[in-house]
Amino acid sequence: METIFSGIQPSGTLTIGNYLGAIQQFVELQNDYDCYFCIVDEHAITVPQDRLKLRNNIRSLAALYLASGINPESSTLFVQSEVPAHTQLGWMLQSISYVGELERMTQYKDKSEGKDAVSSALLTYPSLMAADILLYNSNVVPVGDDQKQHLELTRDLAQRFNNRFNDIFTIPEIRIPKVGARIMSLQEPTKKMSKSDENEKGFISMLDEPKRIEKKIKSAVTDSDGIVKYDKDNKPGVSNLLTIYSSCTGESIKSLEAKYEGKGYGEFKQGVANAVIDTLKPIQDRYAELVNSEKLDDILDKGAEKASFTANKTVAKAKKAMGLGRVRK
Ligand code: ATP
Ligand code: LTN
Repeated sequence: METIFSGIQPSGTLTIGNYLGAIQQFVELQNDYDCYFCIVDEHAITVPQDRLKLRNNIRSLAALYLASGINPESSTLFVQSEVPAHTQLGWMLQSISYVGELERMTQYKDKSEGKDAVSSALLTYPSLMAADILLYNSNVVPVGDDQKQHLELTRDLAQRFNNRFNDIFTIPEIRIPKVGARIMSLQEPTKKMSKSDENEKGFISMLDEPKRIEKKIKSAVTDSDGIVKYDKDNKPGVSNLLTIYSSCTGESIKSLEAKYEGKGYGEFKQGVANAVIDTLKPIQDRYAELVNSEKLDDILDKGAEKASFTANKTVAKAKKAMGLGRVRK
């Protein structure tokens, strides 16, 4: 069976963008692959975090993975910092990463722009991400569109390591969903919806109450021509709502356009709100049962143990290939 790895940062409550771009495909894929799903807390600290909020977000993210349908019996769910192999291999891969290629990453450019105190970890983040993936000999990495560049770098680093030292890493493939790979902000539909956006009206959190979801969608930026039609360049707001609607219900964008032909944005937005609420409500109910349970701790303990077992074997191979440590006489 082939292996899947993917990670999400506990940098805030997940948005509908994270759900439609990432988690929804994890749930679909989990029966066909040996899956590792990670809460990448070491990635989250590349920008400043409040310690108590970070703690809560880690637990909350774990509960959301499970509430969304990740099955802990078949998939391995774990917290990155509980498996030391990630930072170990991350350091080794940093030693073969070039500053120039790291500086070219758009996520680095976006997150460092205009800031005067940028951590060095924000720059070397992709080397750690490569380690996450390569530790498990992952064949496929399902992610949203924004991670494409990081995946390409991961492939380059794996190849570079294999050529320079020993052929130990599997070169992973990227998998991006056909619809929902890039959900945009409700307030600035040319910008990616992001859980760390300062403007809360820009995103729908997976834990927002129905009333709040409705309010946010009703105040989403659209345009003035009143036609429900997908046209990303000229009608980014409406196109984004159509994408959200379609990904939540499985109904095609074409059929949604036909359904709302001759109808106003008011009715359309109500339809989008209902689709999102119907998708999130059952997840929110399961979340409430899980988030403070001992069961959640047991699942994460078991996950870290299982992940460590595989990851430690890869670290041992990588150390040997690079000449790190000793060989006993
Ligand atoms: P942050 O705002 O803290 O940078 P984020 O909301 O962009 O975080 P990540 O934790 O970086 O989320 O991403 C987790 C997964 O969700 C990744 O696979 C990413 O590609 C996907 N994802 C994030 N935002 C979106 C979006 N707006 N549309 C579709 N997929 C997304
Ligand atoms: N960089 C990703 C999160 C992430 C990830 C990974 C995704 C960290 N390690 C490994 C897939 C595989 C992000 O910011 N969305």
